Amino acid sequence: MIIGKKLYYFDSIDSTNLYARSLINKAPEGTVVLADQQTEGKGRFGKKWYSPEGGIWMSTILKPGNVSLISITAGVAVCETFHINGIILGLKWPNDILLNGKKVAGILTEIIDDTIILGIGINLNITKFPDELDGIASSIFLETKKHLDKKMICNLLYKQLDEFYSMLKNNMTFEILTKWRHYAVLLGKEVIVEMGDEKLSGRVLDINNNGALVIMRPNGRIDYILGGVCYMKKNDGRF
Ligand code: BT5
Repeated sequence: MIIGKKLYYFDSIDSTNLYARSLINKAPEGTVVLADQQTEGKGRFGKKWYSPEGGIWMSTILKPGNVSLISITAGVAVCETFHINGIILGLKWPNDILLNGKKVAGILTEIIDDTIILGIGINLNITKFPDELDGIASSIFLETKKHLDKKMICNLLYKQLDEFYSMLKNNMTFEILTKWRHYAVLLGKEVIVEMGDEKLSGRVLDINNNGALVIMRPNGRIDYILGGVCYMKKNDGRF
């Protein structure tokens, strides 16, 4: 097992992704940076990530070769970790992890040459969120009333990540995508995808081997979308 074999742990840090970046030339693949709290947690596109005590804030240094499915692989590993604990999460392409329609975890991948810094943030036992995240964010504890031990979840997550990451390295894409489909909340749904200034709508058919969202446009055309922000037009109440 390579994930978590080497671990840097902090009570508090600016961002585990930033620290992991500073290690890429000296730390072996699978090195994890873990913190109880982040003062400058990062989301995508320079957004802020609320990271108080009670959450799991971790970054892992990886060299996958094929970078395109890393976020998908990480999402599956997080879902499997909670499934083992009787909690079914949902994956919303490209990087949101939901419970009862609210975001309980997020993934941030940063590519530096042949290295990926995989950031995973999980709102495990957080009890309060700032007003601006009202209705958007929640925690595993708030949604399930289960207080799961952080160390136990971290160890399980390293194991799951290790398993699915080695599948990725061995080109077992089909197995990863099959798991992803099992947890996916957008399949068959009408969505709007924002890519910078461009917006398009359609029905989600699948994701392909590169992690692109496959959508059918209202005119019947099939499009493959590699990145963006995705909204469901209607929520069917399942997630
Ligand atoms: C993400 O960004 O979902 C990626 C989050 C990655 C966080 C991890 S923690 C360890 C590592 N170190 C870091 O510094 N980062 C990574 P994005 O899809 O851009 O979502 C950001 C948006 O989610 C914000 O604009 C808020 O609306 C919302 N948000 C902020 N904090 C949140 C939280 N704790 N839980 C749920 N939603 C949150």
